[in-house]
Amino acid sequence: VPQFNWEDPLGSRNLLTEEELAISETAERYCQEHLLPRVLQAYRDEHYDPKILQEMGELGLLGATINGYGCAGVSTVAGALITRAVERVDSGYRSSMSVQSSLVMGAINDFGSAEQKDKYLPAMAKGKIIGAFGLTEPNHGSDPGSMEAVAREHPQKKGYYLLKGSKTWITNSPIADVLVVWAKLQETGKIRGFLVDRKQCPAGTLETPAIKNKTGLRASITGMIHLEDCPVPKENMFPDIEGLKGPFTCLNSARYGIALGVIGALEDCIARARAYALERKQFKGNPLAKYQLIQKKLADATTDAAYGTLAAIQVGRLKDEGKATPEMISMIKRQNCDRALHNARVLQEIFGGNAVSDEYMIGRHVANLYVTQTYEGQSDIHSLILGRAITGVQAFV
Ligand code: TGC
Ligand code: FAD
Repeated sequence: VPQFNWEDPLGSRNLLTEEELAISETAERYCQEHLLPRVLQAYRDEHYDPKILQEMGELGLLGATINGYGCAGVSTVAGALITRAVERVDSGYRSSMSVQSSLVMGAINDFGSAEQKDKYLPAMAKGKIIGAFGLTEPNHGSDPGSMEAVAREHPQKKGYYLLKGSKTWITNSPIADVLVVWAKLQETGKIRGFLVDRKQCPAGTLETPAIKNKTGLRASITGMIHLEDCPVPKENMFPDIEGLKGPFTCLNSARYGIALGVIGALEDCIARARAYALERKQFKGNPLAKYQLIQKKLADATTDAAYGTLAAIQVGRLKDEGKATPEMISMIKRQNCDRALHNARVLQEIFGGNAVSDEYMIGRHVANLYVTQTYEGQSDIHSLILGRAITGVQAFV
């Protein structure tokens, strides 16, 4: 007789292959044994240990969906099961990994020359080279098409561009060895992608200051990128991709990973709230779990987590078959981030005053989930992407 499992209410495990289950278990074990014990202090101190990427690299968790270059070459769903495992511990750890895997290794794999792939991908897969992805600017976040960063031909040095401009809110930038920077080519006005290799930048031409005192995502490191006529060899430009399609193609993968990733954070909130509700007694010795209002909060959150998981698996399968549209990814990114944030906030209430102590781990998820709803396209922007697809009329401008 089938038994209801509150940890997987709609039986999503049945949709996974043996290989996907094995990868998920490896990732979950690493995250619970090696990330969970350090997250509380890291979040308090706003400290990110770059060794984490090396540890993930040793387990084959970086760039896992890429074929070759020392990467595992697993399915899209398997890649997202890794993000779910990491985000069960902390969205900041998942962020750092998503940038490395989807936004930087993904960009190099999709758009890089053979030389760029050989130079960066194997070392990035091991976490020995850390990447950052610079699209957002101080004056252009939701509207990156209006970016001001510019690349012009070096007037003296043949075969070089000079990059000038600023990017902000860039995950990993202070510790990155290689930064994918999107800038407009002065001669054409078209957006191009450049691999800015820190080792190649003369002093004073590349600065990557950290943004301190964040109210969320404190276990990952975020910063700016300032380029002051930074000379970048032409062979560091992605050869063929032009326009917003470049960064957005990478974002499709990262947004997909977030859609299942945030379910990990929500599931952690559910498990912790459930355990607390069973333990904590109020009014005549009854556990909180006995009260209907508490049960409804758990039922709502568990339902959203289960629906979100199924939707993400479905879109992942379509992605591997070449049938997924960007709007499908917008739909699951928006829905899962919104529901994860809403439910985490409601579940927080179950802890009463104790929710205010970081040791109960719930406030951290709530603060982090605000960021997931904001980056990679704020939810209202995804509403407009969907609205445009539904009506044929764009409402951005
Ligand atoms: P629009 O006219 O819609 O499109 C311009 C060109 O881009 C193409 N395109 C896409 N291609 C592939 N995938 C997608 N999802 C695409 N979306 C658009 C489109 O086909 C077109 O190509 P072409 O050849 O016709 O030129 O451009 P728009 O300027 O009107 O865009 C509007 C809008 C709102 C959709 C877009 O700007 C947007 O999505 N804004 C949100 C910005 C965003 O997501 N930023 C993310 C920054 S990176 C980040 O947050 C990393 S956090 C990582 C972490 O820490 O985990
Ligand atoms: P704005 O674009 O100023 O938007 C502010 C509000 O206005 C939002 O609610 C938005 O939905 C709304 N809005 C904007 N335009 C419209 C409209 N036309 N109609 C209706 N509402 C609208 N970026 C990177 O490139 N790389 C990274 O690695 C990266 N990491 C990040 C890490 C963190 C911790 C954070 C907080 C951000 C990160 N970002 C990164 C930036 C992130 O992608 C942007 O913050 C996000 O795209 C929103 O841009 P913005 O902050 O400029 O907000």
